Amino acid sequence: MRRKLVVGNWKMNGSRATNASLLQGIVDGLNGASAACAVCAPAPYLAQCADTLKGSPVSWGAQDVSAHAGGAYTGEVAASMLADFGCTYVIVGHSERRAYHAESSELVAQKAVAAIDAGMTPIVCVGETLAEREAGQTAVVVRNQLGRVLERLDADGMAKIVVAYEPVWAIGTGKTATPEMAQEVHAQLRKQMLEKNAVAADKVQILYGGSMKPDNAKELMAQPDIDGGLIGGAALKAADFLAIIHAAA
Ligand code: 3PY
Repeated sequence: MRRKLVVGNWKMNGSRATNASLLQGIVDGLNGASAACAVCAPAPYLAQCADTLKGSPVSWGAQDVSAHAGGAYTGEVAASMLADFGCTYVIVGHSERRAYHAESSELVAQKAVAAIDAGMTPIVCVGETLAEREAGQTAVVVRNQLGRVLERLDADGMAKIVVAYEPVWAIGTGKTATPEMAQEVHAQLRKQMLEKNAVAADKVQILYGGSMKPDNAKELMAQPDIDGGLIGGAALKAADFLAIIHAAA
């Protein structure tokens, strides 16, 4: 039985003041929720998350990581640096990074491995564009994206990832995949991992992302292969984020 996981992707939002009240609001409203939860904050605020969330059930993570171990890579943050002060999760391959920073699936795979090697959990994002869906290419696109990561991992490594299916057409648009559409892709991703190792595949949490909100979260997370959510805008309001966490039975 996989535990549900709800992760907030704050993207490039926040300030010390707004983060402080958001984090406190989340901690205060958890009330013994059964789902695990985490927030992925912009890099300058990770230390604030580490301090504020210390001793709480809320984990925290980064939104990106370098594929390199260290050295002359101006502006990059190494996995060992994140791990050094207690980071749990790292989002890799979000469609905004693939689109605006030309990140290839190969680079995403290297980043996932760097995170695992440093003892963190990569949240590997996959998803098709609207044009790819309309051309009937969803299955092949997400299979290739996940495949690049899986070919670098053995079964133990695979058990250490979280996968997030985020259809690009549902990100920041208010459009959401129906629970059936999302489940179809999640089941396919699970099957792809099963082909590698059944025991490990059964452990991997597959999150849905793309305009998950309080009013659609329950139905999405009731699907057998939807193990939680990667939440964009709704993660910026404690009440909405908490409603999603509590919807994850
Ligand atoms: C969204 O829901 O907008 C996301 O991109 C979550 O990562």
